[in-house]
Parts: sequence; structure tokens; C-alpha cells
Amino acid sequence: MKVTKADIVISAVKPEQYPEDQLPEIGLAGRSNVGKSSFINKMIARKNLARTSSRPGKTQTLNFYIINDQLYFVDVPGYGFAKVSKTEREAWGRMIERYIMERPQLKAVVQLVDIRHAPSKDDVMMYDWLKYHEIPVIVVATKCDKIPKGKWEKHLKVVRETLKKKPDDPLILFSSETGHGKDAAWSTILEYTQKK
Ligand SMILES: Nc1nc2c(ncn2[C@@H]2O[C@H](COP(=O)(O)OP(=O)(O)OP(=O)(O)O)[C@@H](O)[C@H]2O)c(=O)[nH]1
Ligand SMILES: [Mg+2]
Repeated sequence: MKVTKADIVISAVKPEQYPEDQLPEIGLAGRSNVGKSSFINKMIARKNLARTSSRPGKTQTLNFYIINDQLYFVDVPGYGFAKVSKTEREAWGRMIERYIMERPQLKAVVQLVDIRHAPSKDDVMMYDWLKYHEIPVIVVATKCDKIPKGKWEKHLKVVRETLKKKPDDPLILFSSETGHGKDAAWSTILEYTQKK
């Protein structure tokens, strides 16, 4: 897809702040620092519209990005970041839960995992939770530029098996560095936004 327009619309913490138009939404989930914001930037070909950082925990609100007046990417704060208090973690949990469980426009969640490592316990818990709530998941194995091509398939197999990924959920190899997988990710996302 050719992105001609992309903007951040709102950083929301509660439902009253979500956009009111009925455009389809794609949520981004994954542990802190996995590359969710970088994924958004690569997909919309903008260097730093979605703020990225080498410091985990950069994204702390639900950030709604409108793309070509057609759909939203919703950047969700990452999980598994140890340096937050229990109270903060609970507030985070409630914010995400409310969004994911009560948003009819949410068509799918792109769950990012780091291709270099087997999905963590938190990754597995997140995937199971999404499946329990019957949310379609597009698994994106990112940072593929960090391992040699000859090892991609072996690592993808570990991702598939550790998550116990449902056959219906797509798995896409990606790199925000090289743009590998960008076209595949776009066509999959568009397919899901067109489902009712
Ligand atoms: N080599 C490489 N580095 C990446 C890739 N994607 C992200 N990074 C780097 O990983 C770090 C974290 O990226 P972010 O996009 O900020 O991660 P995030 O998931 O949004 O993190 P939080 O907002 O903390 O949840 C940054 O230093 C990025 O440059 C990738 O595909 N390849
Ligand atoms: Mg981020």
C-alpha cells in the first residue's frame, strides 16, 4: 500500500478519548523494545512519527495513528518491562484490556516477537489471552536483519511452536531496518481490515 497520509490523532488512556469515527483499527502488541513503534514507522514510511527509543517503556499511552484516512494503527505500550511499579502495571493492564476487549473496530492485533529468541512467557500469555478473547492475531517476527537468512526458517519454527500458533493466524517475517516483509504485512493487514 502506498501511504500518502499519516498522522497521530490522539494519545489515549481511556475510552472517552478514542477516535469517534468507525474506521478499522489494527493494534500493535509485544514486549517492550521489540520494535512496535519502529514497525509502524516502516509501514508508513516515516522516520519517527511513532516515537522509538532504545530505552524500553517509551510508549505509555494508546497512540492512534490514522493512515490514508482509511485505518488506524494503535501503538500499545509494551509488556514485560521490569522497571515499572505494580500499580503502574495494573493500570497498564486495565487500559489494554479495556481497549482490546471493548473495541468493535479492532480487526486484528499485530503481535510482534523478536525472531532471535523463542517467544517469552509473556509473549505466550499475550497470545493465549488474545485467542481466548477470539481476537485475530497477525504474528510478526521482527528484527530478521539480525540473523542470517539461512537461519530464518529454523527460528520461525521455534516461534510457531512456542506460541502454539493457530494455523489461521498469519506469521510474517519482518525487519524495520531493511523493510523485509513490508508488502506481506500490508496485504495481510488490509485483508483483516476488510473483514467484518
Ligand atoms: N536491527 C533492528 N533493530 C530494530 C528493529 N526494530 C526495532 N529495532 C530497534 O529496537 C529498539 C526498540 O524499538 P521500538 O520501536 O522503540 O520498540 P517498541 O516495541 O515500540 O518499544 P516500547 O515503546 O518501549 O514498548 C530501537 O532501538 C529500534 O531501533 C529491526 O527490525 N531491526
Ligand atoms: Mg514504542
